[in-house]
Amino acid sequence: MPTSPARTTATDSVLRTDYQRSVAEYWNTHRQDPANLRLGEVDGLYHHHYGVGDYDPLVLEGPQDTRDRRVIEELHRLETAQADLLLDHLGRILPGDKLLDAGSGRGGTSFMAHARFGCEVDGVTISEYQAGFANEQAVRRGVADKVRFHLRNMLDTGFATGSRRAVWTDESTMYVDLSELYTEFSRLLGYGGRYVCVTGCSNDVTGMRSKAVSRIDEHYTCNIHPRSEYFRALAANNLVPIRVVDLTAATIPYWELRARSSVATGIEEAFLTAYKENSFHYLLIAADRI
Ligand code: SAH
Ligand code: GPP
Ligand code: MG
Repeated sequence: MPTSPARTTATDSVLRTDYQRSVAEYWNTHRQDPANLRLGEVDGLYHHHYGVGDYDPLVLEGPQDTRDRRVIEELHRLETAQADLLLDHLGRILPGDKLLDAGSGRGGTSFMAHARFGCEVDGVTISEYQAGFANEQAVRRGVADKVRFHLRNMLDTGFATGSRRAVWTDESTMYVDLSELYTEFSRLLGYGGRYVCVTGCSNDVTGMRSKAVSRIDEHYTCNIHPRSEYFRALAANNLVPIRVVDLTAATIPYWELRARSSVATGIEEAFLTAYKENSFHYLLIAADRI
């Protein structure tokens, strides 16, 4: 009987390790995720990150039949506010600049960046499904010539050296080795270029990873890094922090509202415990390439 040749997919050349294959599998198979789809449907910006800022307590009151919609819209508003805060830290971006969204999910932040700065944005993700979804959104929004998503590894993006005015990671660094990641970003950024990171990280001061942080890792197939690792890897790659914002207190209301919503997934208590016991923080770091 003839044996069929091993099928090589586009994904095979992007994924280097079994771990990366399992991460890609997670994002390729999470397609029916109301916590993200229902929020994205509010205005067509699909996020895979969390929110910041206080919620309006009135969304929980008022007519019962529209409560669910009010809560969804409020969660989405807080997630969009998080992306806006990240973009606020990119510095001066001109329409001729090029940006990189490293670990771009369904593309929400990339579209916001293009709308704000008018420049080209490339997003990379190791999920073929996500790249396809985000590129469809780009067509729908009429920006496919300026905002493009690629099935690529952010550790090895293939973009030209010095080609990026700014690079950001919004909740994607817990999937990679930070030394490898920042070596690549340092290559991509020109002198004076900006890197912005929003991430959850464990607290070195309270010791080894807590049970709540381990639960989050298990839930998302990720490896949350200690806070110290970020600064060590940045410094080792000529990336010098200019601003560090502890967003922990600002993200707790989002998790409290989400825990009371119809789109709670069960991971809410782990985040609330980790933040409140101080074993975990939600950080924004902005750094310059020197
Ligand atoms: N930044 C997006 C998505 C965050 S979810 C947002 O804010 O909405 C985490 C993302 O990291 C997913 O898109 C996943 O595919 C991506 N990712 C994980 N490891 C990656 C890698 N090695 N290279 C590129 N993308 C990666
Ligand atoms: C956001 O994705 C979650 C991650 C990218 C991984 C973990 C992040 C940390 C800060 C630890 P999501 O929006 O798909 O999650 P959910 O479906 O729970 O909303
Ligand atoms: Mg989400």
